[in-house]
Amino acid sequence: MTDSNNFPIPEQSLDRDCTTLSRHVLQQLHSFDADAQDLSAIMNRIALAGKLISRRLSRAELMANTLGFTGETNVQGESVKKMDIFANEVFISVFKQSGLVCRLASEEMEKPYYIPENCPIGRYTLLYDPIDGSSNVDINLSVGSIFSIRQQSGDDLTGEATDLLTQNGRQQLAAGYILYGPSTMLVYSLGQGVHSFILDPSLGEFILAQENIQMPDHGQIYSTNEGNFWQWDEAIRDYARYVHRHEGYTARYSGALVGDIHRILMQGGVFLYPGTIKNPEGKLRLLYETAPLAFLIEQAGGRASDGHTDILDLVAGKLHQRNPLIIGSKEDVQLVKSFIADREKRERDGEG
Ligand code: AHM
Ligand code: MG
Repeated sequence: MTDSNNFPIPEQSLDRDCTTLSRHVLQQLHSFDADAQDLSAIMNRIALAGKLISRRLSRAELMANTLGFTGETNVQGESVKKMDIFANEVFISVFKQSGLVCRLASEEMEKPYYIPENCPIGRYTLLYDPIDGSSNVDINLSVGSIFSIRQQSGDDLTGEATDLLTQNGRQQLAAGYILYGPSTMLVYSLGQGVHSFILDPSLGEFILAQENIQMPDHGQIYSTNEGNFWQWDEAIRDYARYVHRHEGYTARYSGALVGDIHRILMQGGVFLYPGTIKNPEGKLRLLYETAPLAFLIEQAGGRASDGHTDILDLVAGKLHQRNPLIIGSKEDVQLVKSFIADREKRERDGEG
């Protein structure tokens, strides 16, 4: 077969090898207008950050000053690792002088980082967790980066980023993660399905692996830190007891959200990080962890809830807002929610 120029049309395998991330983004947007070009360029920069972080991680144990703690504590009160700082700065540096993003907000920075030279034209905000699951870094296990792109509304003259505190997660323009595993994988959505790409190191390109990923309505896996069992509400303990006593469930938990969510996206099941006695809002943060992942999982046919409200309907009260997370296959999320509703009913009825 030939095309209109009488050129042979490439075999499908070659075409598949050629679907790069930037081409895919433009195809998804069905447009070459300025907004589409901007989003495509932002995705390309995120991909570049992913390549730089991936390269560093793959050689980390061979390089001096790459692993271990910095000795500092971040705004969340957590000890900071050298890779956290490196990855945070990689995202900043790839967006400098891009004209694309005026503001970046991340887990590692108390306040948003402004790139003043971009602000007159950059109409977007990038929210990200540069290295999620960083306890895995020093032992060569999978970690990830999570990202979300939002439209910036107003000029943010006060620097308080108050517009981020009025939007819910449905207003994300794009969201995704990069998983640094045996291969480096980028999974993203522009609100039209979920698509995965594998980094081909020989080309230095993310190449399409799977389009329009749909997750099963139910899966066997439950993924949670059961070390917190006695810190949980009785309703979550009821759920844990249920899966212990019924056949057909199996536990998987890596300590790194991106890997655990990726497994659930591909195979179904549920991931839980509920509130605890010490931290009733849980550990994970809305703007750059739970909302972007909820955006992806809903696009793949799953659900994400804090136990009562869909994660995508939550509005952050502050930049580093945390929320409980129950995310995964719709039937499994519903099962967890049914234990919460049941306990609440019994408490209302005075049954304790
Ligand atoms: P981090 O962003 O500081 O690495 O924290 C988030 C991580 C998630 O990747 C993971 O699901 C969770 O913390 C694990 O926490 P825990 O050790 O309490 O189970
Ligand atoms: Mg994190």
